[in-house]
Amino acid sequence: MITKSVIADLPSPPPRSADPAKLAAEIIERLTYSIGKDAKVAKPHDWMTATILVIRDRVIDRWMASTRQTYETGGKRVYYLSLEFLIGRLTRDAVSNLGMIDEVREALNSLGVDFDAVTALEPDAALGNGGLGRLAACFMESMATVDVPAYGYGIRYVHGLFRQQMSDGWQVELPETWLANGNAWEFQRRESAYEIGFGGSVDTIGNGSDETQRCIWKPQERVIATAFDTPVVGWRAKRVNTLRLWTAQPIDPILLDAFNAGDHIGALRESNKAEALARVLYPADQTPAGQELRLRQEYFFSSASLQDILRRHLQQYGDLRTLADKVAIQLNDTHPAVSVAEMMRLLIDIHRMDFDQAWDITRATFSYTNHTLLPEALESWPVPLFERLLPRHMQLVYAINANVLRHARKDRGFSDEKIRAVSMIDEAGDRRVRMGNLAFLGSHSINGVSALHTELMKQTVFSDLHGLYPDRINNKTNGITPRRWLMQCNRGLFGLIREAIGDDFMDDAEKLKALEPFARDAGFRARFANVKRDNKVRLSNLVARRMGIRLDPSSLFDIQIKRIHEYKRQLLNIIEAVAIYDQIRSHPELDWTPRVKFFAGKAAPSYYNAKLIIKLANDVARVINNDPTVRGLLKIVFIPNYNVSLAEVMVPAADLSEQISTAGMEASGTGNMKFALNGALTIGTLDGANVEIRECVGEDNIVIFGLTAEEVAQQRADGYNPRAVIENSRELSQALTAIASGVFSPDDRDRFSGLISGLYEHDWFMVAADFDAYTRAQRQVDSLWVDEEAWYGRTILNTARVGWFSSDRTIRQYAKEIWKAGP
Ligand code: B1N
Repeated sequence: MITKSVIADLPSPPPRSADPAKLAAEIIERLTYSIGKDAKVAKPHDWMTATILVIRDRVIDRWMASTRQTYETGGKRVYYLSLEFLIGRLTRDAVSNLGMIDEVREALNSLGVDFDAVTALEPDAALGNGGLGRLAACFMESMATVDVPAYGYGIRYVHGLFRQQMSDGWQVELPETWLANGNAWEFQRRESAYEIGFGGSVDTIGNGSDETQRCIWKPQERVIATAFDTPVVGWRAKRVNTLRLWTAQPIDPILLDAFNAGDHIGALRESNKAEALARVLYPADQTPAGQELRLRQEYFFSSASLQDILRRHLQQYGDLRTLADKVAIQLNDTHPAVSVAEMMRLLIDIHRMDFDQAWDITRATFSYTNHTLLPEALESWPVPLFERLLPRHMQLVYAINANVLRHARKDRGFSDEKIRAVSMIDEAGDRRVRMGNLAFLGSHSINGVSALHTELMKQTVFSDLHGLYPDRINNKTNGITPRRWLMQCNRGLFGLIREAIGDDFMDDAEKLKALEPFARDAGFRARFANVKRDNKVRLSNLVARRMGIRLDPSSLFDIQIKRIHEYKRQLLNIIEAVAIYDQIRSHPELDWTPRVKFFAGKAAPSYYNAKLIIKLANDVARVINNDPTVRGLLKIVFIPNYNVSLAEVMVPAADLSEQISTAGMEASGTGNMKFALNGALTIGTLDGANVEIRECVGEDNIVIFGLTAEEVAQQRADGYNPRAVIENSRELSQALTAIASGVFSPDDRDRFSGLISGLYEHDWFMVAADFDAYTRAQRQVDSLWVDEEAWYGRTILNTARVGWFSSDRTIRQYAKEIWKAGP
């Protein structure tokens, strides 16, 4: 060991240079001494790893400076707890934010290695399902950018979201193995290890009331959580924050007694059980997994994160009473909501605080973001399961609940009905712990993710809780990072904008406004159109390469990419394709707008209708793409295995962005923002953030159709009759009859009859109700497309006016209004 006095004098290494010659020399050095490969025999992956290691050194300099600065200034730390981080590739993002793209490219060039080829080898980190996980990744980048000291906490899944393969048009799920070639971006921190318990019993000490008793939980099972850290580089590398992901290890890697007795498999039982915790991401988007392993994952990462947070606070400040002044914890949906009970346990049982003080600190520290109103997505756990796995937490939930309900009844005169609504325990049917109510009651701030969603939260799921605590619900409209979603994915447009308006927008996306006058400049419009065309060629090449389908880049590229879900209404889009196909066949001589309709997205493996919709898209595509009468006028393409990297190619190539969810059901959407920023027009309903996008871009620059959220609710209440609606629309009935009768599935004529009869019988998602409005809106798009000059004027205004949807703006609002943190 070295002594303290020596440490003080230890020199820091000099910061690493960005000189291309030095970079090249270091890449060779790493190849040789870190990877142990001679450049002559190095494989592409070795080059990738060596390159990452060299870039990583530059990041580390900034990383240590950021950590040191937070310690020295005593700044408040923000902790973002999320079961999902949908990051994608890290390397280009890091190099770009370091401002070293040209230097690294040149260094690799001098070694005969292509930068784009090397970065394309990096697997996507797909530790998330969709929008919620991608939002967490954008937020991590923006927190570093706007200089908020922040940590993301999650699970280091060995297998991220499954790989989607198509087999005869059906989705097949294959395991994803992003760690197969190692991960040069992460650092294992063996010293950051915590014990996590499950099950067992609770011993009571003392004989006070429920709330004053101290208890000792004696878990029956224990595992160790250890940390892996990944640096997150902000724009211009002003700050580098940490993404800390937990992995699970057994306390005893092998049970020697069992092993020695010849039970070689049984000897590994504990080890397997522990490692199962961090094995795989649940592929459920908006459907609770409902399985014990999921609750174990939630508690595992919550407990490890809170123990780590408390340790760091105690180490620096020595007193947990100041926790809420120095720490803000954001719960990304209810998945980490058990943290509320875990914080209470740690404060009361381990750190010996009294109940009331612990409760005050807990609420002052936590805040919660709600991401969905879908009733089936609201998490709840059966009381017997919760009690068996987390007996002490169950007691604490009861104690907190008793407190809150007493207040509601005594001080606020709540009726029995309202008491039932705000309780953390759902007493109807089997008793369940409601994670939404736990998160709400344990937080001082509860936010929705778009203006409309936040209003609906107040009116629907949380109406009684909102009545009890009217100051808590607030809105933070989602955002996206303009670095990944413009500067990196659309180099052509980025360069063009820079030439036109200079660099200011690179530090403040709202400065894109300066582009507005260029919407009237014919020369600029032509150049904008050229960039769009290049991006469409790039996407067409990808489709040709991967799917063998040839596309015409001068057609209108109409794109719907997102998880496959009935409320998102890919079905509406497909039915419209069938209807227009029918019309083209009847009148091939008319002046049709050539279109390619693109789809991509994954379905939850157990979501039958979503998988059937994928099959339908592929069946319809096969028929249409092979019909010579519509050749050149309509093509349908379902690109398999949608992920962040594919989005980075598709978003810049879109002319039309499909955001057509049933109004009131998409909390925000973030794809909508990416498309608008990259100069696509939106066709969409007044749902989620579409409402605010319309306000920003102006009504003339977006195509809105369909029922409003209020009208949807009204129609449902009035007894909506889809059969009558369908029978009233010739176009719709014909399209539905074609699908239901097997025109697109000659090998199995009944394949889609159930899906279509569902529309006649209930049509919960109002596909029929919105169909005519949707086709009219599409024909409006066709007519806008004809006037090319005006079209590009509109798309330029989209790019110019959506800078507000930068996640930097969102994070500044969180920091100022919820966390009270940051500069
Ligand atoms: O969160 C996104 C929003 O932009 C989307 O509108 C919203 O649908 C999405 C359970 C979810 N809400 N809920 C989930 C994901 C996984 C899971 O296990 C629910 N995802 C959203 C960002 O705010």
